[in-house]
Amino acid sequence: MTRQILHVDLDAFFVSVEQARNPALRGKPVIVGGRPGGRGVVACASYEARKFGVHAAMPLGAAHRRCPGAIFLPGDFHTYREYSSRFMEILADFTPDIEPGGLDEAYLDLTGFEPLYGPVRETALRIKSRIRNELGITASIGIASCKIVAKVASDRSKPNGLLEVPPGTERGFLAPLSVRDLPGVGQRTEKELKRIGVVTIGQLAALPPAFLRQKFGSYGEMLGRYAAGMDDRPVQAYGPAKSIGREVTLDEDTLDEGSLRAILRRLAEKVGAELRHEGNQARTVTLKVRYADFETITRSRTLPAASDGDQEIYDTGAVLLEKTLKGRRYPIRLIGIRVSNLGSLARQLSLWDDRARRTAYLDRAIDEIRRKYGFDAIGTGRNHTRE
Ligand code: TTP
Ligand code: MG
Repeated sequence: MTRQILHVDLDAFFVSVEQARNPALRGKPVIVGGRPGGRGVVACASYEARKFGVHAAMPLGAAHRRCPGAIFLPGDFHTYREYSSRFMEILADFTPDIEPGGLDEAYLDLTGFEPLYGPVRETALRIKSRIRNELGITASIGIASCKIVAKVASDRSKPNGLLEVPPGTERGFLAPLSVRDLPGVGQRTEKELKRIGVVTIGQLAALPPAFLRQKFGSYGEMLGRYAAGMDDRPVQAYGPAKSIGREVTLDEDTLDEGSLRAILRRLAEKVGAELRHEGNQARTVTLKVRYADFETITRSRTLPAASDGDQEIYDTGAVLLEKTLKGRRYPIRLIGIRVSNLGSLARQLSLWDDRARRTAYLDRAIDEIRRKYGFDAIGTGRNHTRE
């Protein structure tokens, strides 16, 4: 049976929230991320500011040079989170089959709903107008037979768009687009594909799977299937987190143990912060490494007792990293850490050990500062990297 998948994504989310609560900001170049003199980066730019070439992740100074007339705002995550849950609640009025992909986006599976709801396109329009009426912000929606195509469709329709890709036309819809428009293809994969003359998604789809596998591993094979509009991943309704992880593709492939450890430290702190935010503890830590030739490995270790401490997560990851580096010596392009085996068991007795208690308090104090001022507001002296 052909599925009917929607991808709903709010337009310029952080900025839209600011404009919704202060209409004087509407229609203006607005940038959320901090003051232009600050060291931070753009989190979100309004479409008016994007016309000047401002985009997410650009240093604030550069954004100011491109768009000196822009209004810079520090950002208010608490409010964004609140809007995000109201957004998810609206979606939940339509189906329980919702998979959030972040604060401002989600997949919905509406297969089989037409007899009851009418044409899926009209349901999408109803979703858009409820979001506009109740939150005061616009959403873009892609409709397709699978997740990857629905997502690309919502991206292409932005802002305030609606784009339906009829069954059977997925491949033709994707073919002329740049490989960069395919989720999963980052700057570096784009470069490597370009080197072999592959610029469009159509060209990527035409490569033999065996070739993609040999060049990029199973990840490449998956990209090839996506490029052909084939994606059988189900929409996985939101449930309690089964694992929490962070990973980063490095600017340059490296074998330098010092930098890898520093990056791992930072990733471990992010994972720890999220664990504590959810009130969870983890029993298992997994390190993931992808080499420059795309071979990807994972190594896991189970902790003696469940933990939510940055230090313990990092230490475990560092041991796994050391083992990995003793194995294959080949430049690394991606590193990640994940915790699983989660449970919110009563806090462990070991907490009453003084050292453990001190670091538990320290972790929480840092979480609090970061919640108020953003993740980069405070370093621990234990890491000096940014991803
Ligand atoms: P996106 O949905 O990627 O972007 P957007 O909603 O700002 O714009 P649009 O969807 O219309 O293209 O991200 C959602 C929010 O996540 C965004 O408003 C701010 C935040 N974000 C960051 O903080 N840093 C980033 O680098 C990106 C891409 C997003
Ligand atoms: Mg968005």
